[in-house]
Amino acid sequence: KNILNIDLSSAKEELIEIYPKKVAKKRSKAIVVADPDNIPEIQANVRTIPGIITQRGCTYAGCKGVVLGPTRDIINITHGPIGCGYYSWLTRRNQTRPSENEPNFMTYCFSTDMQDSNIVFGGEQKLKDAIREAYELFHPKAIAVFSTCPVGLIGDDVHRVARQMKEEIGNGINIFGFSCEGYRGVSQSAGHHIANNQLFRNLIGNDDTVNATHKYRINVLGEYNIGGDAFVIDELFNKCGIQVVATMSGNSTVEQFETAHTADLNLVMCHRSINYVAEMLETSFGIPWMKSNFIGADACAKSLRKVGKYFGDPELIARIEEVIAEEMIPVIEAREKAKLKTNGKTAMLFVGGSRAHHYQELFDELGITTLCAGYEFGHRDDYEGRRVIPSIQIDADSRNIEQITVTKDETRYKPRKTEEELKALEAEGLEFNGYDGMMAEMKKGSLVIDDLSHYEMEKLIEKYHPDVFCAGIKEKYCVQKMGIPLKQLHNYDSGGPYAGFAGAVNFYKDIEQIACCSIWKEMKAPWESEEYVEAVYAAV
Ligand code: CFN
Ligand code: HCA
Repeated sequence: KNILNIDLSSAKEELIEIYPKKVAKKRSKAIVVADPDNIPEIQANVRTIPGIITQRGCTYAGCKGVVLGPTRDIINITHGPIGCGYYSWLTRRNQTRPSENEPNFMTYCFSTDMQDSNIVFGGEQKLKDAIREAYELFHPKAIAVFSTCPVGLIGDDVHRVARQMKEEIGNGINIFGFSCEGYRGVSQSAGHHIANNQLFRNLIGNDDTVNATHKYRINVLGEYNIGGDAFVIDELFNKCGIQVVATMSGNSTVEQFETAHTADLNLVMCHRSINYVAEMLETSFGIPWMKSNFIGADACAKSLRKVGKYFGDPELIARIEEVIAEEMIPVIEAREKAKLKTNGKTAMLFVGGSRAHHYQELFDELGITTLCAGYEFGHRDDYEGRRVIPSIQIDADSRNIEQITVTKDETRYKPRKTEEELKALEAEGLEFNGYDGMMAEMKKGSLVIDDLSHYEMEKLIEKYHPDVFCAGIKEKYCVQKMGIPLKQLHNYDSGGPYAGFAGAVNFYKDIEQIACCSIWKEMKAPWESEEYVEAVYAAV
């Protein structure tokens, strides 16, 4: 069952044979055949070779767009050319639900609209004016400033400006900057790290008020409410009698960040983007963290049971079982129906730093086999699992990113469980600070490719024709012109939510429609069926 019945052993050679020797050598380290019993090493989190078309984005995108983007009551100002702000403006489809009279700045795109003259003479004055203007218009609790590539090149000091403006405006406003210039790391991943550091420094732990609505209180870290996923997860915990204090950072607010340290457990959804905060909350305040996954109904049930076990209250455990039983009824019905058509189909997933792994569970539930998968910017631990690599690897970005050392907050450190209690829970199957990577859960013989290039993508499709290809907007139309449906696993196209039990039902229906639709086989690119005019170059 766990062995792939398609032979992909020659695929690697075919993918790299066209490359120059040096490039082929480098790319070959990023392409491995999965073997769950003997997890191979994979090259990851290294610079993309210039000239190769990558799926990746930049450090600014990871910081501003990804981690800070979904918080509704911080004014996020992009210090840079207008394009950077514009292209990170809600394309990710993160949703938010402000209560009455609560501000929502997410629908705005704030930018200093840097011009050539600012590059020559400096842009700090323009940034100060932008902060003043934003404050006068909206009176926000907090303003965050994000550096784009030119800011680093010309040397504007966003941190100094933030400090000065905080003093000038007063009124308890919080203003802070991010040195998240696009080029700073090799991908979005560096931006996550920078964002995590500044969140911890400037927001997390600022307010000790405990607003308890339930006895059991957790944070959900690494959940960004794409297509409303966090709403589903929140509702589920609520039903079980568990309070979600903060979701980082889907549907989040300044207050959630500031009080997150009052929760008793951190569940980590997307480890790649928020592991730094999880570690810091543990070191500083004594909150343990566990990996969780709400993508896939079975995975979701498993994650809920883990929380029940952690708190150890028989009443809570019984309530969780009731919720699971109730939620599984429509799930099983929808799954059985979709599976009649989806069973035996194949998929390829190349997305970000966690979804290429998490979504394999959902495909599995539909009887769809993942032939190949890879992250855009995952690190080795995301592939190989944290237990395989004993300590966190030194990541390639780290030379450019400040490694902040967090110590126990002596006055507020409150270990939620003793060492013995944690050990006892571990003996019962709970795992703290560790997890399996993508490769442990893939079929033997499937292909794992880091930072897939556009050329490799086309080759894979040509050769193995998956029934559905999962990636993002840059890949979507190229793949569809090849006659293969592409499901965006970043913004879910117009679909979702896909998390939780309700989300699984949505996913089953959407994938059944997409992967089992015969129209794709009729798809011909215009140049395959029509005469077209060959480009004529003016002069050689
Ligand atoms: S919502 Fe997350 S789940 S945060 Fe991350 S690694 Fe991106 S924006 Mo696109 S969809 Fe993607 Fe993940 Fe974590 Fe999203 S797989 S690439 S930076 N991602
Ligand atoms: C980003 C955001 C992104 C892009 C998605 C895509 C997202 O990395 O800057 O390429 O379609 O999810 O919105 O990952």
